[in-house]
Amino acid sequence: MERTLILIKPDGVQRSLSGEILSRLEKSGLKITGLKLLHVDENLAKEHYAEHVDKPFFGDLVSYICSAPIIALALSGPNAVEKSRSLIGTTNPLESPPGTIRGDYGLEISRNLIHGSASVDDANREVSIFFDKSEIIDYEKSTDGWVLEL
Ligand code: IDP
Ligand code: MG
Repeated sequence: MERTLILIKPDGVQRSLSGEILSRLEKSGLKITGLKLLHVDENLAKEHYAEHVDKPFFGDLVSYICSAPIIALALSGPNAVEKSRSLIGTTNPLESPPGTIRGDYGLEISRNLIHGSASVDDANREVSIFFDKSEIIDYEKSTDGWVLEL
């Protein structure tokens, strides 16, 4: 089953939106297969955001993600990457439609509440940065057959 990495960023945790965000993701049918609160250090931030190292906002992005605790989530399900990106919305909350997490709760691109892996390759890389194999739990729910045509 496809897996993706979600981060509820420091602004999401500080604004007490963790439960709301988790609830939206969970209600989609995607399954929480990893979950933890952590304070990201500079090395982890730079590794996670390596693709942006040359961008002008890289320094601010690293400071932001390290500024307070985050919640890291592994979410599993068919097309987990694409589905979670559609629930999250576009990078800039101003352009993100109502009904999306960023569209409903964000105002600025540099405070957009949540990260979701952009591709399956990114997801595999990012999940392994934030989670040890032993921290990912694949399990069955009695409702699986009501979410998916098995
Ligand atoms: P994504 O999170 O929607 O995948 P990316 O382009 O991968 O967007 O950018 C990673 C993160 O960098 C964004 O979520 C946002 O926090 C930050 N970011 C992206 N573009 C800008 C910008 O132009 N100014 C400030 N921060 C930005
Ligand atoms: Mg991205």
